[in-house]
Amino acid sequence: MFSLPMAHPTRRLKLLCAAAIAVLSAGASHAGLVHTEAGDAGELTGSAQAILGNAPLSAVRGGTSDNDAADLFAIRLTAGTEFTASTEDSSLSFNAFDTVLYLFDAFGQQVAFNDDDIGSQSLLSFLPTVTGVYFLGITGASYVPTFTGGSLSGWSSLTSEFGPYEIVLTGANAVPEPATLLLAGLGLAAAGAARRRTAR
Ligand SMILES: [Ca+2]
Ligand SMILES: [Ca+2]
Repeated sequence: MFSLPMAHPTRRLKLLCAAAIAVLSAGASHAGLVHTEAGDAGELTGSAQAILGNAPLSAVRGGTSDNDAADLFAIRLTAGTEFTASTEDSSLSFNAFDTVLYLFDAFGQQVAFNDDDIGSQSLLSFLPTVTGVYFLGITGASYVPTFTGGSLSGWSSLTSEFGPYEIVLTGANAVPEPATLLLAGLGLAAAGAARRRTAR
């Protein structure tokens, strides 16, 4: 192994990259993130609200209304880690309506659904076999998804069930931000370049 003096610019770059990666890794171990709907999450995968970050998710809070009857959020699930979403564990200030939960995969195909688990409240569980982006949906009873070619393409019917909601989550993560991925990628690339230079 070659060793370089501390003042060498390549060494400094490696240290900076290692520090950046350490900070990013530390972020991943934080306690669960509670995401609050920003503006209005859309009803389709193309207009879903992506929950960005580098942390496990513990809950999503938001609201539906008569002209905003479903909300979709992009989250990240991990193969082999069971995912659950529940409207059952919240205080009386949330979920005072007949909730329905949906889970769609990255292609908009429905992979899980639950309407009434306890009373009118919902508990959805799913064991992913593929790691990646999924879409968590919440709506009121009677507002049902429609599909084109197996993928979510709209919602039909009407519902009089809506209001503030809180969905308690386990086994879910925020979607890594592009900037975070870029920084981590640059760090790894720089570290690799430094190794190649050192090996000469
Ligand atoms: Ca909404
Ligand atoms: Ca229900």
